[in-house]
Amino acid sequence: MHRLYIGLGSNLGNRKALITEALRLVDLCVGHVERISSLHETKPWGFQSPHPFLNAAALVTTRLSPDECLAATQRIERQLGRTRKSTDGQYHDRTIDIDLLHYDDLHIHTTELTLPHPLIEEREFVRRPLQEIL
Ligand code: PH2
Ligand code: MG
Ligand code: MG
Repeated sequence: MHRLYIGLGSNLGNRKALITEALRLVDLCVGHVERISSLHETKPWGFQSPHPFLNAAALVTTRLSPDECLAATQRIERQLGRTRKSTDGQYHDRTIDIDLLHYDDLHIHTTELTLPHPLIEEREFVRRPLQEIL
């Protein structure tokens, strides 16, 4: 079993329901959701938007590889109405974002995936919920 920490964020639609539904789908498709942080209301970081975020973090035990976890969480994002990806280096409002933060003690860097997530330390909206469940 592998220990996967994920970060979740939503700033469009029914944010709380979207995060709850994302966690249900993660439990179904990725692995058992062992711990969930509280929900943190946060200001958009790195871009301008009138829509505040709800952020959370969770610990999942999984048999999937990191790449399989990424594919599964991206599928869940699409299922919950995520359309744009920030490929242009700009952030956008989103119904749901699921980021892989830590996978065991693994360090990897590919074009698709970097673990641990490279921006954890800069982002209080990731660090604070993560701290609650470490
Ligand atoms: N996600 C981003 C960019 N900015 N700001 C907040 N408050 N919460 C987020 O989840 C968030 C963000 C990129 O994924
Ligand atoms: Mg993100
Ligand atoms: Mg993301």
